[in-house]
Amino acid sequence: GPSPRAHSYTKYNKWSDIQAWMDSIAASNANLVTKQVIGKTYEGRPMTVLKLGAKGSSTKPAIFLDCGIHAREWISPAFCQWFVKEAVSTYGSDNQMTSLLNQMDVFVLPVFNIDGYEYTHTNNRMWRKTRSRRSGSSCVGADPNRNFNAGWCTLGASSSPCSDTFCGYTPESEIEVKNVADFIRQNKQNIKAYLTIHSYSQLLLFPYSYSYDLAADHSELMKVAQGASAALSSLYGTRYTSGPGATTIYPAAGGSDDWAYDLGVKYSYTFELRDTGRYGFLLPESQIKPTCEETMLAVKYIAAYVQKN
Ligand code: ING
Ligand code: ZN
Repeated sequence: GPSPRAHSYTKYNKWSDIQAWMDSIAASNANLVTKQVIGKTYEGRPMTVLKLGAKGSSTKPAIFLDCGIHAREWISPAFCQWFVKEAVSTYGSDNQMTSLLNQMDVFVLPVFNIDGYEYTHTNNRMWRKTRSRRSGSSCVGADPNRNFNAGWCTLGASSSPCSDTFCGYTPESEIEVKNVADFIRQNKQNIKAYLTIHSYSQLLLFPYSYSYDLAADHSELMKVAQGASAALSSLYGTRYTSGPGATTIYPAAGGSDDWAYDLGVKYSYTFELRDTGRYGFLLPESQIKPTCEETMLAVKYIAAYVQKN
């Protein structure tokens, strides 16, 4: 077969390279990384979660981190890959990472919407949705971040199958959404935080997006978001705004963070990474490294907070 090539963390990798990388990083870090397939996509690709954490006897509290809900937001899967690399390369030397992975597990889903992500590499760079089809409509896909069962399709979502924010035919109609929701439901006793990575706009959002009501934990969620944003900004001065989705970006029902929060996962956050619109979804590869480095500080801030609470 082909000779092994080093994985690049500073390029936008295709799905086949990400898949090969997951096999390889799990195999070479067996003490820390376990691969688990949580289901298949509409087109049959395996949705693979990497469980990061020191192996012990008892089940540990956990954080769930997903990337690539939207196909064209390429910086997002790049961040999940970066996070896994940092976890395995700094475990044992970085005090915070060591303590985190000793006490907690982090479930990382590097690409949520794999079919859409592949489509952005082969056909249409600006594709956002899944790639599911239904007889009776020539339009393809639904917006996975409108398809969760949280105020489903009531606000900031479309019931038109051709829309980029189509909420789907029913909640969890998209198999990728159902697979993730099932996994989180099965592990909800352990999952203390839900983090989902999007781009762009430089925002740190928390519930609610489906309603203008403030979350019961609004003050604490805001305090943690502001701490995380300050940590992020400390590296390169990148400015982030924190707040509830509905008033900070726009009202939108059916999002994953609102759904996880209402299920009982208190620390539920949506990141909108760089930039603020100059390049938008087409963020140059030269910005992968600084974006991931600064975002690590925010994610580690939230993780440390969750760990001690
Ligand atoms: N933004 C998100 C979107 O799905 C969002 C904003 C966050 C909506 C949380 C609902 C809940 O539209 C991007 N860039 O995808
Ligand atoms: Zn998005």
